[in-house]
Amino acid sequence: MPHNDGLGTGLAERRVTKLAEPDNYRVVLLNDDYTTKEFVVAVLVAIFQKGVPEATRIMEDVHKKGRGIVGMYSWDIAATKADQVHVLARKNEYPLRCLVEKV
Ligand code: TYC
Repeated sequence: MPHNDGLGTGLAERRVTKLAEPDNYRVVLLNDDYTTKEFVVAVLVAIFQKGVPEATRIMEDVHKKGRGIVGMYSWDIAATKADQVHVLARKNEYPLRCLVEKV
């Protein structure tokens, strides 16, 4: 944002510090019949920095209800994490999927 401190040159100064993006996208994990529970928990720990107890709770909830919210992030972080889930799942030959939804 241009800023003039009234002291000097009158030249505009540009603020380069970027404001934090709001966490307005949710990453939703989907159930399927083939991905193992152990793999889902490992994904939640590795990609979403969940502890094992919380990862297990989220996994069991998705297993029962069909889908569940893993977390809220800015667009860039949400999209990157969803992509990482798909890359890791395909590498291990699981059909695990997640979605990114705008809040
Ligand atoms: N339904 C899977 C099973 O019974 C486990 C599972 C849980 C898969 C959550 C995906 O997002 C998921 N092995």
